[in-house]
Amino acid sequence: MSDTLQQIKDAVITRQRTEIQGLVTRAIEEGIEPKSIIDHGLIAAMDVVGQRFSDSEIFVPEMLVSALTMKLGLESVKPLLKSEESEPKGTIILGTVKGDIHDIGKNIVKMMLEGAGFEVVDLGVNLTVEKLIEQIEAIGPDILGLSALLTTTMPEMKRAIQELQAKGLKEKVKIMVGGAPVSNSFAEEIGADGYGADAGEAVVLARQLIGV
Ligand code: B12
Repeated sequence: MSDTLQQIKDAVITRQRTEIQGLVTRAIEEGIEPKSIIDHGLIAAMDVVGQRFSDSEIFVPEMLVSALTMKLGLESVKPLLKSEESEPKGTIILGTVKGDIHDIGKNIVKMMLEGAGFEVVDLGVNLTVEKLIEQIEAIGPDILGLSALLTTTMPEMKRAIQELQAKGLKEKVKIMVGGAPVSNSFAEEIGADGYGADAGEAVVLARQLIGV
């Protein structure tokens, strides 16, 4: 791994909020691909942070500052991911399910989908099924993308799909799910149309689901 990527990873792990954007800019100037900065620098750091949290080496406040550092880093990569296309490929509603406030992964998925030419409506975190249904009825998206990072909030995905079914909306929108604890088999079990393990897969899946 390049020195700069390693420094980006270390900066997120050690919560260097004032350093991160300079490091990301340097990586860009060195010609490192944005996807590599995200995957091997920023995301790789969060895996270490999660492990340290599991091992009780750090606690929620530290995890939060690492998350803020990561978000600052993402802001610096974002302009490079913008799509040149003028006609959107389709509309996607994205949100993190009720009870869950993790949004870093969802935000990366959003950036990559926008970069691939989709119009994305981000409904944020802690998304209730009621608000979701209201927005699906109002916007009529091609795809709904749901994110969950907690094993305790994954059942909210199932609940959302059941409610969409009950309201007759399930056949009108393709549903994709993701987030660290989510799997292909879980997606199948709850009746989602697809699962993406990362933001790259989210883009491939979105294209497949609506055939663009
Ligand atoms: C940062 C973080 C936080 C931050 C979140 C800040 C934020 N704004 O997001 C804060 C400090 C707030 C936090 C809080 C908590 N957290 Co936390 N957190 C994490 C941590 C370290 C990183 C998550 C992350 O951002 N990963 C990086 C992103 C890029 O990865 P990702 O989210 O998986 O997303 C990728 C893919 O999954 C996929 N994807 C994601 N969404 C979607 C959606 C679609 C449609 C598709 C196709 C793909 C897709 O693409 C993304 C990009 O490649 C994880 C550990 C880990 N390694 O996951 C713990 C972790 C998720 N947290 C955990 C816990 C326990 C908590 C708390 C309960 C702690 C507490 N006691 O309060 C609270 C819960 C708060 C709540 N109600 O939601 C546990 C969950 C355990 C479990 N079994 O459920 C973890 C696993 C830590 C651990 N090892 O124990 N957390």
